[in-house]
Amino acid sequence: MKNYLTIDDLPNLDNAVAEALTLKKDPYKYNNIGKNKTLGMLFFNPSLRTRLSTQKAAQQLGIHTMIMNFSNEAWALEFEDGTEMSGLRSEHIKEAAAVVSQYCDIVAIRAFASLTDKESDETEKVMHNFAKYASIPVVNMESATAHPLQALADAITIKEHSTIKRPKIVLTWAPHPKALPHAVANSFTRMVQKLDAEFVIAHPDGYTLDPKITKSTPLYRNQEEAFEGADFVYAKNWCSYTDYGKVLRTDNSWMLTAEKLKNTNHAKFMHCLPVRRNIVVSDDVLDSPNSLVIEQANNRTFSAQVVLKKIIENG
Ligand code: AN0
Ligand code: CP
Repeated sequence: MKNYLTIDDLPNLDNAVAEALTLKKDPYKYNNIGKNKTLGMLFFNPSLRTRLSTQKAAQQLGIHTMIMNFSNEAWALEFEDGTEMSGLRSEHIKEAAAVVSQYCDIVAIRAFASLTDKESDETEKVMHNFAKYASIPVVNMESATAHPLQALADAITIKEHSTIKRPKIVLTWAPHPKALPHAVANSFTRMVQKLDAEFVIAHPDGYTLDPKITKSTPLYRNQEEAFEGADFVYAKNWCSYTDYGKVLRTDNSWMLTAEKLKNTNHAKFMHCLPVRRNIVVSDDVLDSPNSLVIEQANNRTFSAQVVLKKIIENG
């Protein structure tokens, strides 16, 4: 594996999950594999889990890390080709990516969707231009349309907590006051589609995800109907895809509560975090023993560790 830009870059999801679970039992087993290698981590947006878990994963493989908040510490980047750079942008991606490649052996990047320009977001301008102009492998730490390190951590968590061979997994939209990206929902959907699972998505009118992602996955407008017999309920807000970047409703009728989970198969609750309590999900769900959110966060380390290990092994 050269780059890890989407969950589809993994040669085999089941094998990656199995390898992550092996690493989890003995995290320092390969602590020499990254000797004298450097991972550059560039953040255009905030992070708690991604930053610390990826850095921890690197440490456990013996990789050095260099971390930079690109949004306020680096020169503003120009991405247009052939432009006369007379405006606010001081440095072209061509030089920036090539320069980072001089100091690092792998570069990981977080660059969220603008949520103002759908076409531009879908070109994955930042991630794809780094991949184009860097001479080193690129890892996606959440781009405009994908969050594959989260999806792999979620696959690991589902594997650990599945009590039946073919669990029912529900991805449900939940309310949020601000417009949030589609990246987490997209990558979770692409990941679960690869599992041996019954998978459905529930969301209100106006919140259908990109049909190129959902494909033939059943879409429910009735949340409680979707929840019937569920083994895992994954809550996430996303803004409207069709009315791009808009928040169409802020009422709490889609908030996840313990009451709504009554007709599930004692469903485990999942969320990528950060989560707004009693907006997205009620305290009684988040604080219940069925909540896997902290375990998901823990598994971010082993998700990143598998990805970095595979990239290093690729040479
Ligand atoms: C981001 C999102 O929804 O994509 C990051 C989640 C990992 N969430 C927020 O901005 C609150
Ligand atoms: N889940 C996740 O990616 O969290 P951070 O935004 O804190 O990195």
